[in-house]
Amino acid sequence: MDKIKIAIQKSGRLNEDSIKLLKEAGINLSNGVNKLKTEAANFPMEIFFLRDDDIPQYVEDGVADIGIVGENVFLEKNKKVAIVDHLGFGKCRLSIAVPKNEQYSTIKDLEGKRIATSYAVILSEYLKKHKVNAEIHDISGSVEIAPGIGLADAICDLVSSGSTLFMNGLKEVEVILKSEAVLIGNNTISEGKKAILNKFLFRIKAVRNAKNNKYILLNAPNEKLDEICKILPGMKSPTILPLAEKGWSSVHSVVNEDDFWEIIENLKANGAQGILVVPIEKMIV
Ligand code: PRT
Ligand code: ZN
Repeated sequence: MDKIKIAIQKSGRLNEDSIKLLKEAGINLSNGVNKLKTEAANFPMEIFFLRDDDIPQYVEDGVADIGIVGENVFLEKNKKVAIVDHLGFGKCRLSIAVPKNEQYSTIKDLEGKRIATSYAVILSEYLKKHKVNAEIHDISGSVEIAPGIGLADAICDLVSSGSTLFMNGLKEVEVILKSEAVLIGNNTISEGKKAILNKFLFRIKAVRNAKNNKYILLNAPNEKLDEICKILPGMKSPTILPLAEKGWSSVHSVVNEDDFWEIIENLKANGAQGILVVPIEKMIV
């Protein structure tokens, strides 16, 4: 039987969420995660634990069929692999920052400057696009200290809360890229593996849908049902069940997180009572 091989980060910012994603898709890792490789106990999947920087190459070479990396790593490594899905965690941005007292108004201010980064490929493409000539210093760690020690005039690095920049006396002046974890895949996997991948993607999607939606139950007087049903989108249409108390019904539906509070306020204003909101574990649409 075919097995799909997935590469995830061994340790670091994406490790925990990657394992959680597998768990939520019902995939149990059979033993410890401190090894190079393990197998799923109940799904045709092998899991490799690697440095994130190496994952695109392994997927291109077919050592792994799919992998989880930040979009920043995917773009920087520029390998022959495709993005299969966006995973919604590991969010950050790749930005240019300069010392906070430095005068900065446009990207032209970087002309002739030295910029330290671990993202030379993405940065040089960005500078080229904006017709700026700058000197790129490709360094592998602690990029944020480069201006302080006189190694560079600016940096290009990942930012999430901004506190690293702040602590190093830097200010963010350009956002080059907004990034999140992505599932990348080899373009030439077998039909058997493709079928397994689709099964995996189906499960991921069900979990994601569930997270974005809530199950809602409420009581309403029958004469208000029309209005209430108009407010509730539901998967098809709301379920309506009669209550023991005459003239009243129970209404069940699914609502999206984004419009959640607005819908609740609307429901209350239209006579809904005893509103219960319940998390959904999986949602297959
Ligand atoms: O050992 P390995 O090579 O596998 O890991 P790594 O050290 O290269 O990567 P790791 O674990 O630091 O990050 C993995 C991925 O997480 C990155 O490729 C991004 O896609 C994503 N990610 C999300 C981040 C951040 N947020 C982040 N804040 N990666 C790094 N940072 C660093 C940033 O480089 C800077 O030093 O955190 C600092 C900034 O954070 P704030 O909160 O102070 O702004
Ligand atoms: Zn790395």
